[in-house]
Amino acid sequence: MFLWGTATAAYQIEGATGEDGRGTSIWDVFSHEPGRTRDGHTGDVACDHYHRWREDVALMADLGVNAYRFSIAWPRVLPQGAGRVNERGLGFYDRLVDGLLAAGVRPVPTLFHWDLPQALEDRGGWLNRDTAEVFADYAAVVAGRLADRVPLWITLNEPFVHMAYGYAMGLHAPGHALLTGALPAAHHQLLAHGRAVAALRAAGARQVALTNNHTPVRPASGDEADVRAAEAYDILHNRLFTDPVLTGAYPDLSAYTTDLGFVRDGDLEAISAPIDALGVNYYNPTRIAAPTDDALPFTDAGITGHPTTAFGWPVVPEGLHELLTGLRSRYGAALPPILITENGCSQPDVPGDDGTIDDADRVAFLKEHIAALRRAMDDGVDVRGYFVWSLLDNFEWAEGYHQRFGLVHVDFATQRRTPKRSYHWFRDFLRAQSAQNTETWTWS
Ligand code: GBH
Repeated sequence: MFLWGTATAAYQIEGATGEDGRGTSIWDVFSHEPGRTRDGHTGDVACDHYHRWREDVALMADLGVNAYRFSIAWPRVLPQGAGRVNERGLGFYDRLVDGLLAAGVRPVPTLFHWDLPQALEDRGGWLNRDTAEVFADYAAVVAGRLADRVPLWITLNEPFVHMAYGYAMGLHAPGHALLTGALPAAHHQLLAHGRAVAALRAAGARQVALTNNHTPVRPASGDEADVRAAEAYDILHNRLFTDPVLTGAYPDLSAYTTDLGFVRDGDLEAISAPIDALGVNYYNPTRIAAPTDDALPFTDAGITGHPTTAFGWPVVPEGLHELLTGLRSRYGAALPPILITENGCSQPDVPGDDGTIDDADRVAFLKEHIAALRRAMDDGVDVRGYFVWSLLDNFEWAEGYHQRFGLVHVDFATQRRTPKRSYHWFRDFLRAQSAQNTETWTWS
């Protein structure tokens, strides 16, 4: 069976940040600092999913998805990041997992989607190697409780974006702007992934994956300087977090650093522990030109000649085909089955007749990306699932509530959920899929 799902993340939907013993996360602190998010928006309430999860599970059951990718808030389970376990936090996810299974929806939890406990940030966050070790303890606690019912685990979400936005550029929590000084936060996240794979398996986890976001990189021109810059960017965005996991070695990082002193003996063995699937989040390709200063070895030249989403991101469905076939040629037999763990777009509300939301651009976006995925599978790429980002309009990080990615509209004043036209389209699509029940779409 192919996994068809929707995806969300804890801080973006749960709200209830002060309830049932939850500890503080770096996003609580960051979003409350003046000027960090658009209009000072925070995830304090978000979609109030913590209280409304039954309604949200019912929406998924009605949609007809067979899987749901959500994330577990580390500070709900371990308020200080390590040590004391908060039973009430764990209980929330226990009930959610049971509720999903009762609705015929497979739970696919991600252990870390950027909401680090602030207590760990106070000790250096991902710049501190110890964070990798306590992540494994956290993984063991959660799996000890849920592994009997969870078919598939994801360790980290997009460690590249967490490093780049959170540690290199200061656009996301914890707000550090260290540029290449952020690299230890890459290694320690990778080490955390490797340690967690071992901990999850020891606790009886059935299948384990890592989710990276990938982007096909195109040089701005054929000039050697642009081509070289594009290679450097490809190494940072596409290879830094995938080569060590699949091949046990870092790519050539000499454009960024010559000091890999944070890598210790045995780390790469731990990081390259076999995984059952690679999670791939796809949004758009990237166009890269030669650097304009000495800070980084590239500059983002921006894609032109394509329509854009409300966020300004280019819509390039064939980029998904390029990406998937590219991963297969890069890694060959070392590439495990792929899950598209996120794909979707931001679109403003378009009022339709009688209170509906007519998000025709999102319908087209999903259709075209699923068609590109299908072509990649026809070309032999082993893909086992596809998750739409996102089930609900939610807290879009630094953009607050200004970008809407949901299949379901959320009125944040009343918390009323209204399925959009894309929800109805996806439901019809899924019904047609299950009627066909083609052999290609399998997940064993
Ligand atoms: C994901 O990150 C996150 O996992 C999720 O939490 C988030 O809500 C969702 O996507 C939507 O943002 O400047 O035009 O080249 C996505 C990471 C990084 C992908 C920025 C697009 C740049 C587009 N994104 N990237 S562009």
